[in-house]
Amino acid sequence: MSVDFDAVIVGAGFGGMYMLHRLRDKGFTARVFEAGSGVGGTWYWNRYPGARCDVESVQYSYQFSPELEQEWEWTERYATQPEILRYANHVADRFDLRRDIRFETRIAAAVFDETANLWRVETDKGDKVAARFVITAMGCLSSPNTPKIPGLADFKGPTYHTGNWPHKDVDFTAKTVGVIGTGSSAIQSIPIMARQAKHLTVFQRTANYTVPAHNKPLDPEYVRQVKASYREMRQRARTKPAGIDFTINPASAIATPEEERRREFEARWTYGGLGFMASFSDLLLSDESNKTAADFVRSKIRDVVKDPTTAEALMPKNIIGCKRLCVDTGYWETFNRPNVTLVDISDEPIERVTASGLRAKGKDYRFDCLVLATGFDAMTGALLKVDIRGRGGVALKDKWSEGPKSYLGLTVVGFPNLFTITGPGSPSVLTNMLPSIEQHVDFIADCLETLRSKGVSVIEPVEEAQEAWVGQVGNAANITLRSTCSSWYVGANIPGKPRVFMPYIGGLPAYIAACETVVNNDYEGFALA
Ligand code: N01
Repeated sequence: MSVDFDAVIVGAGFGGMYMLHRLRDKGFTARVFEAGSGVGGTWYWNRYPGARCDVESVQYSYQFSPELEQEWEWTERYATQPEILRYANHVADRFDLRRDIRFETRIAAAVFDETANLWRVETDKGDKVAARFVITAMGCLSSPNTPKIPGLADFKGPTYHTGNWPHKDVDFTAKTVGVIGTGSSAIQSIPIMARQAKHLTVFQRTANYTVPAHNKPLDPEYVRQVKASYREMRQRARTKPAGIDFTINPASAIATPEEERRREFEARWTYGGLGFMASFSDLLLSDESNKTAADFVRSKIRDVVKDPTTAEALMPKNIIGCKRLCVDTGYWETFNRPNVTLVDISDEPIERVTASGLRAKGKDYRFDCLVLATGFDAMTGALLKVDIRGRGGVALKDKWSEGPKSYLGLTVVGFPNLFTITGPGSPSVLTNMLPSIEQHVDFIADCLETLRSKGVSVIEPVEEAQEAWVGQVGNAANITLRSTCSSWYVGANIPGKPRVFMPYIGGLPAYIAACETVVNNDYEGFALA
């Protein structure tokens, strides 16, 4: 069988689009397969009310093209999902990407043929293609988690999942609505749904921390300044652990006098956004320091929420920043509305969904519509839905049965010529995804170019290098409080999923340095054949 493409790319979100562009630039042939009918990945699927990015728009954007940076106009501090989707479509048109993307087509299987050194890829539409490389760009939060609550299929009204929202406006006016979940998606959508609905009932299993976004229209003068100094801002961002240009206060929270500490928290709170966790450098390293930040947020909830029982139930008990911090607009205030009820289900799971609502803690709740804001099978979910088989026909699913193991979060022993953009073992979800995606794409494109120039047809990590990297990922995780709670970072939200802290938490600069060392040492840790 002949080779159809140098590379098959799975997914046309920000990763897949830029990968296609870079490969084309270098003279490689590539075909992207995308399940949706358009580009945008996460921003194509997550259309729930209030969806927006919690990284500021001028930073959550591509940096590979200075022309693109200059011509695109972000309108708000935090871009809405529709605006980000328009941006993705603009990129697809500007770089003429669509002609190499096959939409509404899922990859069903990818099997490595050891005799021909080719990947044989099959789609759900019956396509069969052969490619030298397979590059997954499927996103880290793209496999929606529908919990196995008994009776879910019995519900007579419409059920919506925030991660797979309909492509038409869903209007909750005059409707009663039940929402399960209080993660980022819920925290963004609840205030908006509450303004429409006749009544909204929120079922909360774990109270969550959120900080105000203080979103606003972008001041044209600020945009002008950003555009005049984009390179410097991007460079500064590369030196920050999360790849986001905000200032980290080097002081320890617990070692800072109380009044000064409160001033710092207050200033960050007033500014808004994820930079709150950079108020002090040890918030995720010391329980005592963490508690100061957690207490500060709890005091804010107490100030805002009028009903003391509801306020108490909304106060998170765990470590702040352990689960992903949320960023909101008017979340706590929403619980002062007469048409919103909070049901604390932390001590007893939902009994069952019924035809007209659900039953929890011995009580029946009735509503017209059900919203599942129940998150994703993160980081490995989408990858493992595809039947990926490497050497000896071994399935990735089996290889990762005790948790994902990779070299640099990009490659896997036994799976030659397979690259996983923002895969488990890379910083990905702990960073601004756009620069992390670009760094991975550049690594892969440069690697393929090097292989071509050396006449090498197969690249694969060696076991010792992978084990050493897995060790580094684990050691980094053990230092922080982030690995200590039941979050999707450790797979705790999916029953039966191995408990492994999946992303690399050593920070983007350390990660980039590790990748550069590998390249500078002639792809150290890889076998080239
Ligand atoms: O999902 P989540 P998400 N019964 O997993 C609850 C990114 N994101 O879609 O905490 C009852 O955080 C679950 O409860 P618990 C961001 O990285 C970014 O909100 O497991 N409840 C939890 O409350 C984020 O972290 C943006 O006890 C059940 C909720 O459902 C990630 O995506 C916006 C349950 C799920 O919360 C995921 O966020 C949105 C059950 N059986 C998302 N099963 C921005 O950029 C689950 N839950 C702003």
